[in-house]
Amino acid sequence: MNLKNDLLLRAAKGEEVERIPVWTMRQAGRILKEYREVRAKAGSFINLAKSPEMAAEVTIQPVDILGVDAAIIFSDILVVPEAMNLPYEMVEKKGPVFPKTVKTETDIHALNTEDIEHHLAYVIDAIKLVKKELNGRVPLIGFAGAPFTIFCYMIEGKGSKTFSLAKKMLYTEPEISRALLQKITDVTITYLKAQIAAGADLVQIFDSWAGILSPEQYSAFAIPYIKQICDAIQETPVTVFAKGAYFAREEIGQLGCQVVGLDWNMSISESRKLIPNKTLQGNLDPCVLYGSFNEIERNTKAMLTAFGKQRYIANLGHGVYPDTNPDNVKCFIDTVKSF
Ligand code: 1CP
Repeated sequence: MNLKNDLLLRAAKGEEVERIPVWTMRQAGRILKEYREVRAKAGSFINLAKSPEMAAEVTIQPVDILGVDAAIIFSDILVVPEAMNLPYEMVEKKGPVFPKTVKTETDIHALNTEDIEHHLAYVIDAIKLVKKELNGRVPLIGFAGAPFTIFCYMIEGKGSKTFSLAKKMLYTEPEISRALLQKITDVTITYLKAQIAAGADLVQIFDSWAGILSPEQYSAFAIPYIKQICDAIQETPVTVFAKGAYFAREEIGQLGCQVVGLDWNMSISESRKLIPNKTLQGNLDPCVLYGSFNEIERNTKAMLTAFGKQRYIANLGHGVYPDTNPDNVKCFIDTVKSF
């Protein structure tokens, strides 16, 4: 189907655009009262994510309410471990918890890598519904966690500031770590291809915990697996967002992806130099959106000027924080659209 607004896709492919496209990470599940109403009806995050109708509804809300140039499918990166036989629970005010984690080589052998499309059929069905309901208004972004970030949750079993158990595994059991990272990579490729077959127009790889690794470890345990994913996905543009991995920008810039996401710690001019041939995405500090409309406009315009109009997708440097006023998010989006 032809897209009516294909700015984001054209920017991702490095084609010329008449205005800068904009969306925000985590736009679908955090800030809108309309989201919270559907979430309350679903009873839990997992029920919502597993109901294609409700997941489709909250995916489209930011397009209608905020006027973003793309939708991102409502799901979570943790559906991949679940499909591999490590189910998660979402604990209110705490986040995800895995009752079962990976500790030994035997645990890795026990992980499922078969029938991924079947196990994640609820995401695939939600994507098909969103595509139908969007009717070509804007592109739909599919996503998955990067292998290292998924590895973190599989080993640690919950969120962590340091993920020291996961890092300990890298240092003490590098071969076992590689076996697990490879399994995650294989499943992620199958999963992203299924999202694309169902209609995702672009896919983003979230390496949310990239910044906790040393440059050496990032090169050894993260880059090779992200590279496999980029090389395997030829159907759509791929965005790699490695939060905190300012040290790996040059290496990421050489991957077979089309877009590189930046966080707010990464200098824009330096990033353009380190990644000369790709579209960049980002990188406003989400905390800017706590400020006045004037401050939001001032910071956003400075960012847009620094990036320039071409080969650029405006976004925050990480997900929008849950206590952000949607009017302020709208101010950010409108500032980009009228720039
Ligand atoms: O908001 C959206 O755009 C909807 C889709 C979405 C996405 C893209 C959700 C729903 N999660 C994600 C990605 C995700 N999930 C990431 C990568 C992006 C990032 O860094 O922000 C990560 C690390 C997760 C893991 C996760 N899921 C956490 C973080 C825990 C930690 O280690 O600190 C949490 C709190 C969740 C729960 C979750 N995921 C999504 C929602 C709406 C929620 C809240 C759950 C609820 O409503 O009860």
